[in-house]
Amino acid sequence: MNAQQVLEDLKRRFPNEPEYHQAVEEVLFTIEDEYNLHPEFDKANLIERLCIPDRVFQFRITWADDKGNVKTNMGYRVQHNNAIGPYKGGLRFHASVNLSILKFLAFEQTFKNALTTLPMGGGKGGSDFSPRGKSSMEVMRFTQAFMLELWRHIGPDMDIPAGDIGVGGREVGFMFGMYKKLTREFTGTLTGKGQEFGGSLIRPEATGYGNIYFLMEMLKTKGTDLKGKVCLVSGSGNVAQYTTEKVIELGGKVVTMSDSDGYIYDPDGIDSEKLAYIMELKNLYRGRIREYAEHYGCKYVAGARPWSEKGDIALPSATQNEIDGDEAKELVANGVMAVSEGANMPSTPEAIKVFQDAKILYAPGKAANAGGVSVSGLEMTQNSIRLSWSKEEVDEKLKSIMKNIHEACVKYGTEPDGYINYVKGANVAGFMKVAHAMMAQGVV
Ligand code: NDP
Ligand code: 2IT
Repeated sequence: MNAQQVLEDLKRRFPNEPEYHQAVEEVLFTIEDEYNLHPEFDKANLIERLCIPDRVFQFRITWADDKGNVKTNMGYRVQHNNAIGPYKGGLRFHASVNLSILKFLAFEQTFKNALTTLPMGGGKGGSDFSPRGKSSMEVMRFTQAFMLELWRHIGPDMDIPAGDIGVGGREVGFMFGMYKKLTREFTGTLTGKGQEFGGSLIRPEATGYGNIYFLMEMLKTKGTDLKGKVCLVSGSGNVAQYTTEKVIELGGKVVTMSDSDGYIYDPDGIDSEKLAYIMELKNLYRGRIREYAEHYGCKYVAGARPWSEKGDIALPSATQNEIDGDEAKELVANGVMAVSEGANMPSTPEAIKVFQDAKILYAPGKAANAGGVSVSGLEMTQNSIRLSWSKEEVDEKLKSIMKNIHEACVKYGTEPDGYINYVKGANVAGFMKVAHAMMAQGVV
């Protein structure tokens, strides 16, 4: 294959999908050499079959707000690839959601899930519904209306959704309730469920913890760890919260967190007590990060991202394209030694180039944030065998999965000068597994 040609064809066939093009471009150019060592792949046109989702469902959701106004939103499920297991991936509820974003996420998810060593294919879905400012009853009515459409496309051996931006334990609970009512079956079709009804221990923590376990493996290659390191975290949702919790536990100091309105800078560090405040503020009251600055008397910068602050490690945990080339240059100039992505595709291609040219440790989301979907996979296993594992058991498995992913990146990504190109490593390792499975299953 000629990566440039494939990309241009995809852009022509699927115009106006910039995030999808961006994710595909990165993978195509990093796997091109390896792919071309296998003429049988090209004969089977594996590359197009891997870039274009198996199918996409798109539907209108109609629901009534608290005042009785009838609202509409769009709903989607992208079933990208099920060569190594049933479609698996989260649901995102955010005003910005569109097909391009969900196609990029489903594409990334396919390779990420392959890296986890668990049998899961890739998918993603969601809606342009914004939970911001909605009452809990509105969120419930919306999620129920969403599930009235989605339920016929999913199932425990077909497609297993979970959370993502705007979808956490509350939303998964509401969706599970409606799914169960419609199917009259109690199955493990959604992951991230409450612990009383099949949810795995450590699933809420898994993405953040997993990112830090991956970071520790990277730091180990430089003979260091987190003790005394200053960390810049973006976001203040699920991933950011548990990232911060693990950094604190391992002796690092988190000085920033953010939301879509701005960021806080606390030079003393966010300790456990302050983190408990953030968790209550965000998860219970659904407040704004600005309130932290008011409460603790620290700096708040409206309308900005935290990358101009000084730190040793950056942990982007909010959303895609939240670090651009200039911000990456600023981070490097300020001495950042590692960037580990909790979010999906938070660094633009220009930012990735800056990190790699500077030869700092840089882990792409599909490797570093795979802990979330890994524990989702472990939740599926527990549901299937109708048992619940202890916190320690799940945490041990998570650690070992993150270590395995790191090893795969080193195996496929180490360059002649010894620099570990984690982007290449993750893409090639994930791709090869899916590619071999597809070849074995014929032209389907
Ligand atoms: P949450 O909804 O819990 O938190 C998202 C955070 O990011 C919030 O602080 C939110 O601010 C901020 N944010 C969202 N969109 C934007 C935006 N457009 N601009 C600026 N800030 C934004 O989501 P998660 O923590 O679950 O997800 C965060 C990232 O991690 C996403 O990229 C997701 O795909 C990825 N991820 C999540 C996994 C999971 O298990 N949940 C697993 C792997 C990756 P505000 O409150 O203002 O909206
Ligand atoms: O991006 C992701 O990996 C997730 N949002 C988690 C998906 C899952 O199925 O747990």
